Amino acid sequence: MTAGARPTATGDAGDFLALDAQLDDTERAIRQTVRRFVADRVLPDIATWYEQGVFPRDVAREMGALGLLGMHLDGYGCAATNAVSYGLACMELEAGDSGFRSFVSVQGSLAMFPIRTFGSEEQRQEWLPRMAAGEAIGCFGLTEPDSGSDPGSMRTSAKRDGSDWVLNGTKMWITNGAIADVAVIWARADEGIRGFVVPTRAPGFSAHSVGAKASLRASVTSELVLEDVRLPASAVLPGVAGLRGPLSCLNEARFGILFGVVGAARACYQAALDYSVTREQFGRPIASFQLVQRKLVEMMIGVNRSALLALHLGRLKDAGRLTPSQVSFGKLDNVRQALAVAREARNSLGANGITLEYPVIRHMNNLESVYTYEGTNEIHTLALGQAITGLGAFR
Ligand code: TGC
Ligand code: FAD
Repeated sequence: MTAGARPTATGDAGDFLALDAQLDDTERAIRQTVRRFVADRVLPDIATWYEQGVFPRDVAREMGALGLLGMHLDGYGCAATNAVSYGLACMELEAGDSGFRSFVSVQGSLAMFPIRTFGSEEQRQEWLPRMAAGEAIGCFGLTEPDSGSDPGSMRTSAKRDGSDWVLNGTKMWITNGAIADVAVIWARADEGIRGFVVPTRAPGFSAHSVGAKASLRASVTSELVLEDVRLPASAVLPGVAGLRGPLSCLNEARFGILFGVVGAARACYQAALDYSVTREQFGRPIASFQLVQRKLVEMMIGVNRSALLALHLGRLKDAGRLTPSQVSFGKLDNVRQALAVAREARNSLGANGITLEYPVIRHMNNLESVYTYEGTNEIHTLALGQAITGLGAFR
C-alpha cells in the first residue's frame, strides 16, 4: 500500500491461505456453480424465509436439477462426485443458510446413503432416482424424545407379525419430517436395531412440525409418530443390523457439516470485515482500531484454519482413510470455531448485528442447532477422549 493511501480490505478474505490452489478444476467448477446458485436463489429471500419460518420446497427441486442431492453417491441418478466436491457444495450452501445445507445433508447422507449402502435393489430403484432429482424428499428418524445423545436407548419398536413388520414409537427433532415422502426409521427389533424404509403415506404414520424455533427457521423440524405402522418384509434395510447402521450414516452427514460450517463462518467474517471498514466512530473506520483488528484477525484465522482442516479431512476421505474419530475432530472443532466467529461478528456489527438485514445473527442462531445435532460438542469430546485413551466415558 502506498504511504498515506486510504486502507481497503483486499484479497479473498475467506481464502487467506490460498487453499483454492489445492483444488482441481472440477472441484472449483462445482463450488462456483453452488456459489452462484446460493447468490441467485437463496440470498435474495433467505431473511424472509427465516423470519416466516419457511423452507421453500421448489428450491429443493432446483438443488436436485443441479445434482446436489446424494451427490457423492454413485448410480441411480446420483452425481458420483468426490468427497471434497460434496464438502465444497455444503460449504457454499451453508454460506447461504444452514437450513439448505441441512436439507442436503439429510437427503443425501442420512436418507439416500443408507438406502444406497444397506438397501435392497428394489428399495434403491424405488427411491434413489426420485430423491436425487428432488422429486421425493427423505428424512432420518433416529432421535426420540427421551433418547438423543444415547440412541442405543431408543424405544421405537419393530415387531414381526407373520411376514410383516409393525412399528410403534415417536421420533423427535426430525429434519424434513413433515415434508418427507420417505422416512428411514431406526427401531428396536428382537434381534437388535434395524432400519426401515417407511413411505410417509403409510397408515399410522404422522408428522408434526416443531413450532417456535429460534434457530434453523428456514428448515423443517418435526416430530414423527408411528402408531401400528404395518410394513411388508421388504421394508427392512437388509444390509445392516445394530447401532452401526445409523452411526455409519452420521459419519457421512458429519463430514458435510465440518465443511458446511466453514461457509457460515466465512459469511459472518466477511460481513464483519465489510462493516468494520465502512462504519465510522470517533472520526475513523472502526477497522482502524487495534481491538477491532484483533477481532477480525481472530475471525480470519478461525475461518481459514477450519477450511484447511476440512480440506485435509476431505482428501483423507477421498483416499478411503478417514476414520470416525477424525470426523469427530472436524465436527467438534469446526462447529465450535464457526460459532465463535459468528458471535464475534455479531458483536462487531453493534446494534445492526441483531437484525436480519445482515446475515450474522441468522447464522449465529443456526449454528446453535449445528452445535447440538449430529453429536453434541460433549459427545464428540468423549469420542475423541475414547480414541486417545482407549477408555469410554459415555456412561
Ligand atoms: P458403541 O457401543 O460405541 O457402538 C455401537 C456400534 O456402532 C459402531 N460405531 C460406529 N460405526 C460407524 N460409525 C461410527 N461413528 C460409530 N461409532 C460406533 C460400533 O463399532 C458398534 O458396532 P458393533 O458392530 O460392534 O455393534 O455405541 P454407544 O451406544 O456407546 O454410543 C456411542 C455414541 C455415544 C458415540 C453414539 O451413540 C453417538 O454418536 N451419539 C450421538 C447421537 C447423534 O449424533 N445423533 C444424531 C441424530 S441425526 C441428526 O442429528 C441429524 S441433524 C440433520 C441435519 O439437519 O443436518
Ligand atoms: P441430550 O442428549 O439430552 O443432551 C443434553 C445435554 O447433555 C447436551 O449438552 C449433551 O452434550 C449433554 N450430555 C448428554 N450425554 C452426556 C454425557 N454422557 N456426558 C456429558 N454430557 C452429556 N435427530 C434425528 O434423528 N434426525 C434429524 O433429522 C435431526 N434433526 C435435528 C434438527 C435440529 C434443528 C435439531 C436441534 C436436532 C435434530 N436432531 C435430529 C436431534 C439431534 O441429533 C439431538 O438433538 C442430539 O443428538 C442431542 O440429543 P438431545 O437433544 O436429546 O440432547
